[in-house]
Amino acid sequence: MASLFDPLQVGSLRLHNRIVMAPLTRNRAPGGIPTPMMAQYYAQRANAGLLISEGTAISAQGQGYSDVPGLYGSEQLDGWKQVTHAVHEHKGRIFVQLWHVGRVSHVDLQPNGMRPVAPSPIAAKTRTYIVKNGVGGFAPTSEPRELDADEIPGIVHEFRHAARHAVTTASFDGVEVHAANGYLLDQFLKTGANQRRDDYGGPIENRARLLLEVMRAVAGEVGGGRTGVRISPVTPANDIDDENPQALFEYVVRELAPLGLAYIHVIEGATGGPREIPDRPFDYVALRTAYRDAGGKGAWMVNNGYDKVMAEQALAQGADLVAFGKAFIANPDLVDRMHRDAPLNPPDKTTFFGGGAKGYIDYPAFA
Ligand code: 8OZ
Repeated sequence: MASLFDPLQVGSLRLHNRIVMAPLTRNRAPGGIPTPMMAQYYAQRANAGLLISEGTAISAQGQGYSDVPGLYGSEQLDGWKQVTHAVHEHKGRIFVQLWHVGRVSHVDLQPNGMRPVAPSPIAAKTRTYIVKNGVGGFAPTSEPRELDADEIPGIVHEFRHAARHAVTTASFDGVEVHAANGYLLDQFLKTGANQRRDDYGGPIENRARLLLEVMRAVAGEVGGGRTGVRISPVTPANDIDDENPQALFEYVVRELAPLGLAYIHVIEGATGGPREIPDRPFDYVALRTAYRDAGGKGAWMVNNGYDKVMAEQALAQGADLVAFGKAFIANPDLVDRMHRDAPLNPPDKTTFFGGGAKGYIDYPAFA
């Protein structure tokens, strides 16, 4: 039986093990530019089979929180190059997560104080993190404006462009498209945020159109074997919901099957919270079966609240990779600790978002 510690071929890469570091927003990149401390943070965690970077804005419009990194300016790309270099020196592998937040933003974070964009002009009842005069705090997201249909090709282009520069200029091993957690692509997918009447709204085929255009563009640019996607069928994160997520996501994975993706990354349940949501049931086995039956060969990556025992069970039941979030924040040597059944450091929530070295690069390895 496969173990978490066995290597696995994933798309174009051979991973050392099946333990993945989940994408984790840490708000430590002033001006969107990755710092030397970020390079140290990721390099400390290079024991993961694959590192997925924190969400990284593909454009200034795609940015929704203070001090998250970007991938659209040359200084940002140079900053990332130092991160990937440090990870590769430690024999790690790293994908960048390509992120457009859509309506989960604030006028203070948008170019020229413009309103954030969304499929429909419906505000998300959620908050974003803004640093003003050096002080960080949460603020309600701003009322968005509806994207014009003729702006949509530009967004697809920005994903493609970011993907190209990620693997060429910044030397990432691949890219993960962020289609989860109520951000732009998830907003288009789900009825709670998408009330459009054009080709991008209404039936499932229309609501999935933007994500599929983005995936075809990105995989066409860097290769399916260097492309992954993250989805969260039922998460309530950022005030998102859909009236029939099972049909929606089975359609999505069937359409993704021919792209030869490296992986499909599925957040099960509420992101960072309960794995079961009473009023939002979902059959994840049926989802994977829909993908496999359509010929999808990518690795099946699962995430949300796993520990070692649950992760081994998931592999036994057909998952290929397991992503760990908070455990990787607090345990730079998580793979080694799991291998030895060593105790884990508890994460300090107060240092998750923003700040400096404390709670970032100072968690100790196991003695
Ligand atoms: C926590 C805080 C800010 C952003 C996500 C990118 O949920 C995020 C995020 C998480 O995917």
